[in-house]
Amino acid sequence: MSKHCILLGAPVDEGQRRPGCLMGPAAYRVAGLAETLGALGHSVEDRGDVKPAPGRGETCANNAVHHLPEVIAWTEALAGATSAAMSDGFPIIMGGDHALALGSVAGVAAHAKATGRPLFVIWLDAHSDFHTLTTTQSGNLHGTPMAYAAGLPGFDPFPPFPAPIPSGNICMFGIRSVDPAEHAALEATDVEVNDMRVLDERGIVAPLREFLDRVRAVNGMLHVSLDVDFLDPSIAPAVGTTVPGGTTFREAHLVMELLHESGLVTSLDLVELNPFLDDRGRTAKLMVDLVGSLMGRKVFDRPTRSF
Ligand code: HAR
Ligand code: MN
Ligand code: MN
Ligand code: MN
Repeated sequence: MSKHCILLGAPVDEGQRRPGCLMGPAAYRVAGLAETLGALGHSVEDRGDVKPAPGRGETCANNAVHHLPEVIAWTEALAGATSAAMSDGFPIIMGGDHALALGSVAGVAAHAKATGRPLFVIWLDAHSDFHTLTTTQSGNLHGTPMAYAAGLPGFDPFPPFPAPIPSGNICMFGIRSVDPAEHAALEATDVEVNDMRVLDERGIVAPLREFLDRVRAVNGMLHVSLDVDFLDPSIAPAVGTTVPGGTTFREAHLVMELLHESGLVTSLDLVELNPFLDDRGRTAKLMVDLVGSLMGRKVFDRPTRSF
């Protein structure tokens, strides 16, 4: 079924300390994201890059936290742009570091609340990103969006999350780097953490199908948040936080193909691409190829540009 895809550039670079993610939206455009979607029969509307308001000087008790006012401003701007795009079509938020999901998931949640459908999130990442402003030791806010969306306390200067997502509606895949405080917080929830050990042992298909069956059973909406470091660094080098032992090319495509077949996906984040670290655009092109699989490509012809 063809969709109206709405591209939102989110050049967020303030959620971590390695400059470059702000070039992500441009890299997706150069790598042919719009052309790939068009070739699959979708209509595409590129709304350009979202522009946050100036920061308002918010602070918090944890001195490690940096760029808090800027990230709050991004959260507000992206929540508005994403919920508007949900009403008009299928939003694809082109990051930008993962702090953008503080806003994108908030926007999706506001829309889901208005429609009365339950919202589910699939988090494809090496990291659980389950810190709060209180627990983060790095102070990098890209490590926090999933805890915000689950409604954890500890986000005081942020706008209240519009409709906290029940933790049982959150499913993570690819996880292999979890800090002790995140581990403790996750254990107190119903978040389903499919770490790499689970994928090694069961494969990716069985746990993914189980999750999709749960979404389908209640006519849920499904937000996909795809972090570049979900992929093994050997195939996706353009990311600041590489962690060895990630998913393979075929595992990643298979996830996307199964998500497509499910017909359940209603929005997508593409996060953590740092084009400054890329090798002749290969990571950007791989991410665009994965979006192709998510949006219905069945065979490996590749309508993305060759470099
Ligand atoms: N848990 C670590 C921290 O909080 C690393 C977080 C890294 N997050 C991302 N996105 N790269 O998944 O600093
Ligand atoms: Mn992440
Ligand atoms: Mn990550
Ligand atoms: Mn860590």
